[in-house]
Amino acid sequence: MPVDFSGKWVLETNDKFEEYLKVLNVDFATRKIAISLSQTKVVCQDGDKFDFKTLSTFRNYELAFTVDVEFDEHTKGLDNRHVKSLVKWEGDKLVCTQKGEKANRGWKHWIEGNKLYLELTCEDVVCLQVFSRKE
Ligand code: VLZ
Repeated sequence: MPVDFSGKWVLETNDKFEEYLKVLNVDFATRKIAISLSQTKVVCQDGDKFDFKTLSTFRNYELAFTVDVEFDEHTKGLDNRHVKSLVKWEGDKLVCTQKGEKANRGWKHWIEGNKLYLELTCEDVVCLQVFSRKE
């Protein structure tokens, strides 16, 4: 059975999220709000087609993409940059590289047991988010 990320996932732990936002030059006040938020990921997967919605009471962020198809991403409401993004499968991990102004930028998603993991990387900072299944 291939992996299926679909579902609603709620954030449980969020290690180094503030450092990640800081390296993206997100301002102090926004960072303080952002780290206090509960985040919910709503994922719809149809084969290699994905829709990721990150929902919070402050801001939402939506990303739709197809694996192996490069696309323009505007990180609106996050650091507001434009990057060229490409998501690939590495085994059962979804691996995104975000080419742009910031070096070594990207993320990885994977599932282990009933948890969804997200590793967010920029330069030398790695944030690890762990979500548990809501529905
Ligand atoms: O996630 O790129 O799941 O795009 C934080 C929203 C969203 C809260 C972080 C407000 C999304 C923050 C990171 C205000 C500064 C991301 C991808 C993988 C989907």
